Amino acid sequence: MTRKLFFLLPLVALKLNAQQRPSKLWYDKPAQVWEETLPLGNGRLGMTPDGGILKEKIVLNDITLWSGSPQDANNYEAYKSLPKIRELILQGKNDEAQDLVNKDFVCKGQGSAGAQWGKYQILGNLEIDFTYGDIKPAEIIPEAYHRELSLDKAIANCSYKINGVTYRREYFTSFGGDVDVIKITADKPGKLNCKISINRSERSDVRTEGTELQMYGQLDNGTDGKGMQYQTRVRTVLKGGKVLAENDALAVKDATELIIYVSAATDFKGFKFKEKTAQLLLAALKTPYELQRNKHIANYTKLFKRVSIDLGEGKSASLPTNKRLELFYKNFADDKSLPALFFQFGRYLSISSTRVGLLPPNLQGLWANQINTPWNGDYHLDVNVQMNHWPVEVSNLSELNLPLADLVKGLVKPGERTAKAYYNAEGWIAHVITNVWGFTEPGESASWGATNAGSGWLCNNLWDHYAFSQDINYLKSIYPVLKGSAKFYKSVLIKDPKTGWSVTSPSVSPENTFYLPNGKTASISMGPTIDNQIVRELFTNVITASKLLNVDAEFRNELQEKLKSVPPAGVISKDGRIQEWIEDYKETELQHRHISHLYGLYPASLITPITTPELAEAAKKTLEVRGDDGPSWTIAYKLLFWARLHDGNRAFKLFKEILKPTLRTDMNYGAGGGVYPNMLSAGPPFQIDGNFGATAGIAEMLIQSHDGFIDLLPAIPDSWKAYGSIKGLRARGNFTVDMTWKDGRITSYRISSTNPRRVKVKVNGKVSDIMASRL
Ligand code: FUC
Repeated sequence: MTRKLFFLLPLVALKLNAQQRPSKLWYDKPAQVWEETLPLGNGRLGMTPDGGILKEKIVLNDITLWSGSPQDANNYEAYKSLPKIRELILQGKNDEAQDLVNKDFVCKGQGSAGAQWGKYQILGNLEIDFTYGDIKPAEIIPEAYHRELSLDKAIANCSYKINGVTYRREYFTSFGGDVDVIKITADKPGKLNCKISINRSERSDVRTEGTELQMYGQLDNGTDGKGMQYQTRVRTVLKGGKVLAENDALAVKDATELIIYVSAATDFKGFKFKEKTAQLLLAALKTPYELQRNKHIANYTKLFKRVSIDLGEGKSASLPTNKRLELFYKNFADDKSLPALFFQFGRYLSISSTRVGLLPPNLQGLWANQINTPWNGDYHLDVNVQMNHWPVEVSNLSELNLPLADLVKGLVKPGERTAKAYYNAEGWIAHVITNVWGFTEPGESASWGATNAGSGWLCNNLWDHYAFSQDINYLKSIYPVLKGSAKFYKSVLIKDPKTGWSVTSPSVSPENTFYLPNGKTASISMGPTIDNQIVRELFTNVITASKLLNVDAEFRNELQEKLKSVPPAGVISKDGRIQEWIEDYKETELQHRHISHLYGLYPASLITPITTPELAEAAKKTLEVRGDDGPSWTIAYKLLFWARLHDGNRAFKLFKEILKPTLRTDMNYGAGGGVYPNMLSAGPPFQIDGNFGATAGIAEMLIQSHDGFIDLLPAIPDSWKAYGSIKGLRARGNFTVDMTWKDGRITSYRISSTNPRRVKVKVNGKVSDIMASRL
């Protein structure tokens, strides 16, 4: 039986409000720097057009384009040093232990600094050089320039007028046809003249075949130089005028309309890339433009339209996005719809930067404009790739968690080798970084590379997909991964004689360093808090899964037994904070960007104001000392923590910090995160986790579901209280939630499910048990 719920306002009104406003980014000038360009992507191909008037430069990407190759960098002798390392740690000689880790317990070779490790790289640049009749470039004065990205359609465009002719461009990375599409028109016949070329600063061979422009290349694999191959094909369709192949470029003369198709692929996983580019291009050429465009929009909106959000309007809302960002930072009250736009932009970026069956978003999603992408554009396992996936469940894009699950499944085999080599342990481990080549070894330096938390933290993401979807077949498919990870931790835990607790050793609290009592510093320790929390959470999840799947009773009992000696979710230090390490060491950098010891607060739910109020208080103190600044991902993480601590205003303050306008692109490990004019997150440099973390953070302010009930508006900031509505958020247990509020109080809501059943929900401070309606 289903029962519909409570409505002071009909839901129809909710729908209209949220859909009235188009979600878009727009500008009145071409992009001057890449950080102003508009990101387009279909989960495989990416484009960032700059909308230039004389020269359009479009950075092209393919999410599979990586240098490097698989390698075995395990030191198979490493486990022999393990007893000594552990002994030194137990004696409090962590610095000496660290020396030994650096000597024997890191990966072989150069690790992430080596060519074999590889990098996610730019595919190339498509350049279109325009001429406008006899007018000299210096004399061109464009009128009415407009450039925009529609999040409702996943289409960018620009338009301007020169000498009475209006030129328009429309760009999309087709979700239907899997090619890049650029349509350029002049509103007077024959006024379109341009040269189309393609380039890449290395490993590229450009030529024309008839009127097809091609670029081919092979990247370095770090061994014999014959790494991944790629190919890009460019063809045009014209109305009026003609196209000629000239000097490895295409010259378009006196056309009225020009459609450029870019087809690209790599031989990642043995794809027949040349055939693929040819087929996709041919299919695109045969498809009428409107059909291609409609299919694109239909496929995209299937995901995007699942959520609509309205947090109010404000007087800045009609301004260009860069101006809005500048004003928002000064006076957020003038632009209430910017947070909603940023939230939808985050969802847009998820949909654009990954797709089922392919790769998860890397450090830059799929947008990279360099060969030497910062931090190799890879996958960091000590927060970054996990954060990239935090918004997807709650914001109703659940299937976009699956590419990560696939990547993690691929780490099990190599991770088993690493577990044996270093710990002589069962199960599998991945340390702190990985790539598309399945790297699981420790990194090349003890100070950050020996973190044990990577694989366990990934398991949290995998579990979350089950927690939200309740898809038992999916649970079956990931159970061996979770079990293998639990096996690893179970077999490496050692007893700390002081506390009697079972802890990891050696490990690192991600990237942080502490003072030893003798004044020396070290990063290597046993039982850093994050490991303890991860082990506690993972064992609990594996126990639950084994019951649900009715398997492994014996292993389940062993885990249950082991759990008794796993340290608690947190230990409070002398000064009232959560201890980051098993000893009350002082960190060398009080405001270090990583806050790994609050993993138990988010993404795990071991620390909550309801179940562990004292630890929650200690978490607040921890955050006060860490401060609010840092690279953008750090600020986003702090936003999430404060949302979990039910402090909406503090969470909102951090949201404002995320939106601090910047154009900095230097590599930052300290304060100074913010946002670029194109709303991509600035670590700096561009790092997409800030976008995704903040998107998850906005959701976490509006809904939470980790404490055994669905909590509506658990951390709503004052500035969103007056009025708001959101439709389509997801809660754990396979529930979909719509709600509207006024003056901070829920005025109507609906909880539905494909499997309607009773559920606890907290509305306006009161928990009740209700029947969900059918979705
Ligand atoms: C980790 C972080 C850095 C940066 C890098 C990509 O090393 O500590 O701040 O986000 O990943």
